[in-house]
This record gives sequence, structure tokens and C-alpha cells, in this order.
Amino acid sequence: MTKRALITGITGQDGAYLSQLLLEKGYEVHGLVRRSSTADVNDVRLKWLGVDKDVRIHDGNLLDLSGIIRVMRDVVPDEVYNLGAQSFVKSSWQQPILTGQVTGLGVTNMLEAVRLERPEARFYQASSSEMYGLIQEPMQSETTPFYPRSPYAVAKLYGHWLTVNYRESYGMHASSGILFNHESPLRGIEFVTRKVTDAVARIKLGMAKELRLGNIDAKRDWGHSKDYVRAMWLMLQQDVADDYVIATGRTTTVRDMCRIAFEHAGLSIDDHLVIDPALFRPAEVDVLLGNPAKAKVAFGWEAEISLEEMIVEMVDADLKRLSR
Ligand code: NDP
Ligand code: GDR
Repeated sequence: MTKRALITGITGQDGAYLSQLLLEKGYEVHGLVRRSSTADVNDVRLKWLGVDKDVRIHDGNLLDLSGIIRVMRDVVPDEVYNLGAQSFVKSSWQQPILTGQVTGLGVTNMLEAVRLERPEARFYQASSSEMYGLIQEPMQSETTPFYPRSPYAVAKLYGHWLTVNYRESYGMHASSGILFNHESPLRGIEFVTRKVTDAVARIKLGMAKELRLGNIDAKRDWGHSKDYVRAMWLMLQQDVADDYVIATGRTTTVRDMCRIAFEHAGLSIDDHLVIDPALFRPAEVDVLLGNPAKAKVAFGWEAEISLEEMIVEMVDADLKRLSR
């Protein structure tokens, strides 16, 4: 029997890589996509991976429960991956209410639709290392207390606990992946790695002179989206639903991540990097470092792509795109 998956956020970075993975595994892949007047460009990532023709798109918005119920009835999924969100931390201070509605309450809409229409489906919630925020433990695991530091992180924490609550209240197979930062050439341009690789490519090609950043002392545990969507799928293949940290176990400053990108292009960071106070956040998460031991023991997951390999891939992809 062909398995059916429903993915929210299918037009985003992870949605595209997860679609590719599930199609390779023989799934029928369905995606919930919010309508826009520029529908021709919102499948750009799926096109980049060459899977746009193989996925089935359904109009719907995380804010609209009746629409989600209709999609759930039409698709009758075996697995539901809730990746849709207002996912940019900095924007969450500018749009705290929208972020709460989409990133937080949107999870309630998804869980309710599954509970009412397809309670036997397995559910994945895209939780985030941002929930740790002002951490007090050097390495964060599933038992580390949370202390969210942005409206985005608060909304994610709500979605996280609601997923746990539906699992415990209704016996649903609902798992939450606490994923640390993961990137790729398909990463949105507003996130720091892609902002850096895009700028490095522009400087290399003579299209720009400088790169403006905020807090370059922040440290992140960066992995590759391709590795991380594999962990999402593995979580839903377990007999019992649970929560798992997905991370590399290595942390790097924004400054050192930049250096990798500049050096790969044969450029010096000191000649081009400008610190712009306007790019600092009202509250910062200074350091994140995840301990993925539980996922390794449970289903043998480990990150395979290093930060260096990923940044090189991203710079090369941006050079190629901008040279066209
Ligand atoms: P992206 O920002 O690339 O994708 C977000 C997706 O959500 C897009 O497809 C977007 O659609 C969709 N979306 C936004 N609002 C709505 C809405 N109201 N209704 C329906 N869909 C909506 O995120 P990523 O792929 O990087 O991340 C996937 C998920 O994982 C997100 O929930 C994110 O918060 C979470 N996460 C990400 C991490 C990372 O490092 N990448 C780490 C931890 C968690 P559109 O194309 O129309 O904008
Ligand atoms: P983050 O990712 O907030 O960790 O959330 P982002 O790449 O935006 O920031 C990482 C760190 O870099 C610092 N920084 C800058 N960030 C951006 N975007 N632009 C800049 O110019 C800049 N200068 C310095 C930030 O202050 C921060 O410390 C990502 C998102 O994908 C979330 O959805 C996800 O939940 C978490 O990762 C885990």
C-alpha cells in the first residue's frame, strides 16, 4: 500500500527536502499551501529539487481550521508533518500576534483536524531549539528546561506542549522534533547563513562590497536540512511517539561561520564585514548546542553533512545562481 503524507510548509526549505525524501521512499506527497497572487513563484524550492510536478498541492492556511479539515478528508494521510510557521525569529517581534496565531495556534488547528478526521495518522510537530532560549545547561537535551526569548520561541513552546498534550490526552501518535538550526542552498535569504553566502557570492562577482550583520558572537549548532528531514521521517516510523533533539553536537559563532564562507571564495572577512547595531535583536539567544544522543540510540540518526561542507555548497549554489 502506498503511504500518503500531508506536509504543511511544503514550499519552505524543509518542506521541499522532505518532499524529495518521501517521494524517493515511494510516498504519495500532498502539501498544504496558502494562496497567493504569485502562486507561480511559491514552488521555487520544489522546482529547484525537481519535485514540483510530483507533489499534490491543496489550498489551505494554518489559520483556517475548516479548510484544514477539508484537506484532511480529501487526502486521508498516514503521516502529517506540520512544518508551516512564521519561522523568522526577528520578524516575530514585528508581528507577534500573527506569529502566535500561525506558529502557535496553527498547531492546535492541525492537531484538531487530525483528531477529528484522521486520529490514526502519525503527526510530526516542528519544534525548535529556540525554545531553550536563555539556557542554563551547556548542552541541551530533551530534559533541559525551556526559557523562550522571542515571540516566535514562545509560540513554538505552545505548539510543543500542545503536541505532548494531545499525545497524552488522546493517545495520538504525535511526536515533536526539537530541531537545532539547519540550513541549505534552499534556506530563506533572511536567515544568517544564507544572507552570508549570498553576500559572499555577490562580493566575489563584484555586485556588492560589504556584508552587514548584527550579533556575530552568537553561537549556533548548524546542520543540513537534508539530514534533518530524515530525522523527521525516522521519528514517525517509531512504534511509540516521543520527542527528540536533532542537532550536530557542535557549536560555532556567526563570525566563524562567515569566515568559512569568505575563505572558500578567496576573500577576507575583515575587508567586507560591517557590524550594524540595527540588526541586533531585542533579546538574543547567545548559544545553542544540542545533544542528539536520544535520537542516535532510538533510531540511529546522526548528522552526516558538516558545517564546512554545507557552507561551501551554499556559496557555490549562490555563485552559480548569481552568475546566470
Ligand atoms: P520556512 O520559513 O522555509 O518555511 C515555512 C513554511 O510555512 C512556508 O512553506 C510557508 O509558506 C509556510 N507558512 C507560513 N505561514 C503559513 C500559513 N499561515 N498557512 C500555511 N502555511 C504557512 O521554514 P523551514 O523550512 O526552515 O522550517 C520548517 C519548520 O521547522 C518551521 O516550522 C520552523 O519554524 C521549524 N524549525 C526550523 C528550523 C531551521 O533551522 N530551519 C529549526 C527548528 C524548527 P509560504 O511559502 O507561503 O511563505
Ligand atoms: P535563528 O536563525 O534566529 O537562530 O532561528 P538566524 O539565522 O536568523 O539567526 C542566527 C543568529 O545569527 C545572528 N545574526 C543574524 N541573523 C540574521 N538573520 N541576520 C543578521 O544580519 C544577523 N546578524 C547576526 C542572530 O542574532 C542569531 O543569533 C532559526 C530559524 O530557522 C527558526 O525558525 C528556528 O526555529 C531556529 O533557527 C532553530
